Amino acid sequence: MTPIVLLLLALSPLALGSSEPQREAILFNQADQNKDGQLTQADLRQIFLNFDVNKDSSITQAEFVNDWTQLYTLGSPQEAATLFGRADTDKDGAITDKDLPAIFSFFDMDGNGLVDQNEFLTQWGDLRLDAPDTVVVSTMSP
Ligand SMILES: [Ca+2]
Ligand SMILES: [Ca+2]
Ligand SMILES: [Ca+2]
Repeated sequence: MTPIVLLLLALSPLALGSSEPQREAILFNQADQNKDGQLTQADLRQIFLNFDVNKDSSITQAEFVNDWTQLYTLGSPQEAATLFGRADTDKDGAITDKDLPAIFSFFDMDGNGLVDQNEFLTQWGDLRLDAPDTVVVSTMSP
């Protein structure tokens, strides 16, 4: 995917209904190990552990931003930083098991103890809407 396409997607929240959720859907499906369309808290934990480069069960901002932009090419560094800030609920500078309950309850909109794909994509898109679009534009310029 070209940077221009990524830029357009980043600037088009309404595109959430079409092609943009695919990467998030891939994340969801990877984490949904028994393929029942629902994520348990352990499954959601696995999504974040995918970002844990040195496998110490603690995801630093550097690890998260690097994987977000390089490995999964999910978006801009600013977007990653924004999402990291939201996910690091206790603000200790890393995403760890201590943050998981709050992250899980954020995604589990109806509070039934499972996150279905609709909840995941809705809340993930919601997080992304908070990312600063104007900063995205400036980083795309030389
Ligand atoms: Ca780590
Ligand atoms: Ca934390
Ligand atoms: Ca739910």
